[in-house]
Amino acid sequence: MEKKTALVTGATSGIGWATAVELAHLGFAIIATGRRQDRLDKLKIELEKENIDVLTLTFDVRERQTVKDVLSTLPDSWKKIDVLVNNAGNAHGMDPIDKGSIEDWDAMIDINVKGLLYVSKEIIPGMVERKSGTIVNIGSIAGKEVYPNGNVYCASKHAVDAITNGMRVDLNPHGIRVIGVHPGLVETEFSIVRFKGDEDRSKTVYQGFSPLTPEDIAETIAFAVSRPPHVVLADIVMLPTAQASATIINKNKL
Ligand code: NDP
Ligand code: 8X3
Repeated sequence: MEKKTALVTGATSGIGWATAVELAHLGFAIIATGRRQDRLDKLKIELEKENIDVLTLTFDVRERQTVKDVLSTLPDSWKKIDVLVNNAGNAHGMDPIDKGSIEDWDAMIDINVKGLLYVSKEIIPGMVERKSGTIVNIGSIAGKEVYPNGNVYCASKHAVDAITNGMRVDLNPHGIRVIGVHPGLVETEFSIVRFKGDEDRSKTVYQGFSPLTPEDIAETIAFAVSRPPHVVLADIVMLPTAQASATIINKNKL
């Protein structure tokens, strides 16, 4: 069988890690990226126990030249990327717009938006040349609605939604599938990062209801990418049952 390769950004934790595992179980060789080399090493060891081919790449998606250097010099056997999952991203801070930190704003725009573009810029040409490929962009319910103190994070995810739709339009002549996955609350390291390491505050986000798990998202991504080539699940919003919108969450009642 011809080798199929999936590249997952932000595979060191949460949704990205679970997606790398799920796609590996579908038969994909995995290129896993992130900044934390120790986590990538752990993922590689775990998957190699199951005889899955894994290449790890350690870089910050904000570093435009590094992204270009690393992704343009992939070993020959890893050059053909069939599935790109643009997952790397986070929220940084949760403050009203008049109190937000410029460093946090820069991080969210640079990682969630520009980082996604830098990675895509290196991978899309090969897909265009081969007239095939699937791109999965991880947006958010925050890319569909704006909630109090979400301001710039919501803006970054609205940008991901627009870029996803723009990719689908522009890549349509080339037979490339573009899928937007927009989760609601998923328990990962997301809130620990958002609240700058405050684990107690982070836990309260997911208390009183059953949040989505990273595996819930990963299974959906695996389902979407494994549809027949003529099918694209273009826009997937996934919420926990207890969540009706970005702000309506049925806590402590079920
Ligand atoms: P985690 O914090 O668990 O994972 C974030 C991942 O992104 C890590 O692997 C991290 O790797 C990587 N990452 C962050 N910044 C950078 C960077 N500058 N360069 C390279 N990689 C980076 O959170 P989630 O799994 O929840 O988040 C994954 C995606 O899902 C994000 O885009 C997030 O916005 C989105 N999302 C999350 C939801 C949730 O409720 N959790 C809901 C909706 C969407 P490392 O630190 O090693 O670089
Ligand atoms: C993550 C979900 O609601 O915290 O994108 O923005 S939320």
